[in-house]
Amino acid sequence: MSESPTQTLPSESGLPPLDADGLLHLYREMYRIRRVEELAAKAYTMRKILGFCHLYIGQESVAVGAAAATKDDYWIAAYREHGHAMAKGMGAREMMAELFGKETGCVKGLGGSMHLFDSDIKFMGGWGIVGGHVPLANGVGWAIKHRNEGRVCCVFFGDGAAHQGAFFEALCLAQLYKLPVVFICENNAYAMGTAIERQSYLTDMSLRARGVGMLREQVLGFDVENVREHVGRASKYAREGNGPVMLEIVTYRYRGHSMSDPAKYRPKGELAEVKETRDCLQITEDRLRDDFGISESQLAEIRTKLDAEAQDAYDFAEQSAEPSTDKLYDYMYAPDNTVAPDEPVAPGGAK
Ligand SMILES: Cc1ncc(C[n+]2csc(CCOP(=O)(O)OP(=O)(O)O)c2C)c(N)n1
Ligand SMILES: [Mg+2]
Repeated sequence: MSESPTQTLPSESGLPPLDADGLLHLYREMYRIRRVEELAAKAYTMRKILGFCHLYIGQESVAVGAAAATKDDYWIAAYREHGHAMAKGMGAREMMAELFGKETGCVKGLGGSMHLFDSDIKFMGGWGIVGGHVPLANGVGWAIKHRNEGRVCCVFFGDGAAHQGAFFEALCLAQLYKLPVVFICENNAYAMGTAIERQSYLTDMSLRARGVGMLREQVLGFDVENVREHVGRASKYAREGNGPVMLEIVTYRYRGHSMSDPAKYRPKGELAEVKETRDCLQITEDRLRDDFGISESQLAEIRTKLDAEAQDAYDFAEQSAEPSTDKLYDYMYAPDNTVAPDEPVAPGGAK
């Protein structure tokens, strides 16, 4: 069966147009993420953050625009997820403290950069295996459908992940069962050091969806308003019970793959050209100034406040305690609630 000609994405998201306050909010969100990550980079070089650390700088408009359309929906992301967690509502303090491995972090310092999680804000992780997390969205989608929640699950992954078997399998079943999932491929032009043209004959990864009859769209991701509108349309379609949608959102990462990558594989001038012509903060600043009359000094004041907030998160993380070693094995297994408090337990825990 091929894609039904009667099925198309809605031409409008139904979200209200953004006024000055609405756009300022999105600007603040993007700036906060960038600033917090710049401080995370500083902490990393000082060995205050250990392990892997993949920065999202340059891509902020994707998570922030998507959050503006799906604030009360579930999200799952990969390992470049600091921005997603914050856009979904995680505070800068608990995010930074987690990167520092401190007990005040969102998962008590036991996860670190790639394993941010907070079910209260419906942020279902932070996953390190490329593409491995994509099928988890089907599980969440199935639960949403079963419980009639009227929500969607957005799953974010990279262009490199769109080559993985788990990704293809997830697409097949999501479409078969008409699950309320929005698959969002953030095409940031590279998978580690391999440029998109060297990874794939197709460079629009959303075309993968056509093989299973799923609606798809390629979206430019540098303008946060554009992302909000297109994720809004896709989530409207999925939320109304029509089935999943796949979006490829074109973006660009400014930093290396991880903190240890100097990114020497980029053609000369490429990064500078993107920063100059497509920087998401700059695009939004221009619009705030030109269309809403927000002055440069108002913007500067906002940035100063957010700089202080990011520094506060850094200080908070630095001053927080390390998790106690007593807790090393906590949270590994679900508590065994079947054992009464006074019931003797045989060695090894067998009953
Ligand atoms: C199954 C698996 N293979 C390889 C890796 C090593 N690895 C980590 S990130 C990455 C590149 C993924 O690129 P992409 O999906 O485009 O995401 P981006 O890093 O650009 O956000 C690779 C190969 C891994 N973590 N898991
Ligand atoms: Mg990539």
